[in-house]
Formats: sequence, structure tokens, C-alpha cells
Amino acid sequence: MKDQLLELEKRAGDELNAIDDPSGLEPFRIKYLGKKGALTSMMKSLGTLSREERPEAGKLANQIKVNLSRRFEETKISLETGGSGDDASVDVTLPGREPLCGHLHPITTVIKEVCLIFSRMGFRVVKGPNVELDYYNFEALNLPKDHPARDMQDTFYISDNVVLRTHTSPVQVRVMETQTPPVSVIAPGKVYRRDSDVSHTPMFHQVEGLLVDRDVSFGELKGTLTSFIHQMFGSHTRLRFRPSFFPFTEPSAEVDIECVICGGEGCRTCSQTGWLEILGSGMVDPEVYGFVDYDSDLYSGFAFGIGIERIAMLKYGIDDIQLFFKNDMRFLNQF
Ligand code: 2U9
Repeated sequence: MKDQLLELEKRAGDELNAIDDPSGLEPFRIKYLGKKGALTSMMKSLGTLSREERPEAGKLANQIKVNLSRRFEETKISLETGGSGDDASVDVTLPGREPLCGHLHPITTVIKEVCLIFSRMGFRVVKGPNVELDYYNFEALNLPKDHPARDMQDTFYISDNVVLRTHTSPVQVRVMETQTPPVSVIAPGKVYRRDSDVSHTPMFHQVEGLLVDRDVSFGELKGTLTSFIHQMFGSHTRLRFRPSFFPFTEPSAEVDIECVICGGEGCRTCSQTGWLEILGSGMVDPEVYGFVDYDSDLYSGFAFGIGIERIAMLKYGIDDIQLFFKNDMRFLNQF
């Protein structure tokens, strides 16, 4: 019996060593360690031995079962983890792999910075839906049905009366609908226009602002935006207010800063003018007050719109807007 057991141990050991695929494990277990396996049957036949032989053979059979089971488990772990099971193959002195650490997208950073500057001036941050009713996106902002900005070429239409918002202005209209002056809010968020080239993407980000109260003048507009630009681009940045037109503001002005690339000398970025357009603004057109039941004899206010990608491009010296949306880690990791 003793010889048979030792012979079985050797045979099983050799077979176990030869297994090189996890699919060979279960047949092996059944053959040797299962209820009807070779070792189990041999253990059952211990009862046929004489009283003298039984203890020694029983002890040996148990030992073989323990050893074989342990070796079986080791082989299983090794095959299932793909490793050799040999600890010497792991060099514990190697330096660890640095975990990838996430960070804010440059557009998020700029939005946060712009919002912080206006928050400190008393503006409240407000949000609204990206999918907007035509009424809030156009109609209430003095962009009537035949206005060119409503063209299918420029706007993503969901249905006749529903669009992807083309600016965050509808958020301010919704605020005015529910709140009487004084109102001072900024609306950051995504906006959508059918446009795509090196300076346009179909989705981009804006922060728009609105302040309405009694006796608000163009002077307050100039003071607020000058302070914003000085905080954003440095206190010595030269700027100019240039007359412009928007359907929702009258009078309107665009604001330019001295070119951050050439310092006003004239270069490719500023088209040799020395100036860079940075935002649009104006006094809220009294027509808009009509839509939200504000008394335009009592109240006046200003509004402005800032294109975030444009600010980020100037701040970080980026010449292709598409880079912000490609998710290329070689680009993003620089911020
Ligand atoms: C209300 C009334 C008026 C928001 C304004 C601009 C001027 C403007 C552009 C900047 C760069 C859009 O992203 S951009 O292309 N925006 O020039 N936006 S005034 O005027 C409002 C908003 C809400 C109720």
C-alpha cells in the first residue's frame, strides 16, 4: 500500500507539472482528488489493511492528500494569473509606476477665473438649459422671425420652436422673467452654432453678463469691463471700446485689448492692427425689457458676452481652437 501511495504521488506530481493551461486543472482534480478520484479510493481501501499497517499508511495517505492539494492550488493560481508563481520574477526594488493624475481642462480653468472675477464684483452665477425655446433664444432678445441669425445655416434646430442655444442670453431672459431689478448675473455655459474652422467649433463656451438697476449708465459698463480685463490680462493692459451693433443692445460696443502677442506692434494674430477683439457689450435694448415686463423708464442696464475659447487661445498662445476638443493628452497635459 505504501509503495502504491508513493507511486500515485509521483504520477500525480508529474501530471500536475505538465499542465500548462487552466483547462487541464479540473480533469486533474477529478482524477486524483475528486470523490471518486484515485487518492480518495485508495484512502477508502485503507480499511482493508491490517491493524498494524493501517496507521502508517493512513498518515502517509493524508500527507500526500495535503501536499497534492496545496500544489494543485499553487498551480491553479499560477496558471490563472499568467505568472510563473515564482516570487523571484517580481523585482520589488523597481520604482513604482506613477498614477495618472487628472486636472482641469483649460476651458474650465478660464470659465472659473472669469466667474470668480465677476463674482467678486457682485455678480451671481446662473445656469440654464442648452436646449432652448426659440422664444428665449431669439424672440425675447429682439431677434424677430426674419432675422438672419435664425437661419438654418447658423443654428441647430431641434424642431420649429426648439433650438440648441446659440448664446447664453436666454438664461438672463429667464432670470428677468422671475426677478425684478436690481439684477446682476453671469451665465457661463456651452453654446452651439453651425460653424467649424481654425477659430470656430460647433460647440463653444461663453460667459455672458447682465446688470439692470435704476440709473445704470454706459460708464458702469466701461468701469466693470475695464476692471475685468485688468484682472484677467494684467493691470497695465491697454483697451479700447469700439462702436458695434447687436440686436439686443443699444448702443453696443466691442472691446479690444492691445495684442498680447506683439504688444501692439502688429502681427499675424492681430492682423497687423495691434488690437485683439475680446468681448461684445452694450446697454440692454429697451425692446428686451418689453418681453419681461420691466419698465424701461425706470430701469436701465448693460450686458456683455465673452467667448471663452478666444480668451483661452490668447491667454495660452494657442492658434487652433480644435485643439481644445481633440482630447489629445499631449496638448492637455501642458495645462
Ligand atoms: C440680455 C440682453 C442682452 C449679451 C451680449 C454680446 C454683446 C456679444 C459675443 C461675444 C463673443 C458672442 O461668443 S461670442 O461670439 N457676444 O458680443 N453678448 S451683448 O447681451 C444680452 C444678453 C442678455 C437679456
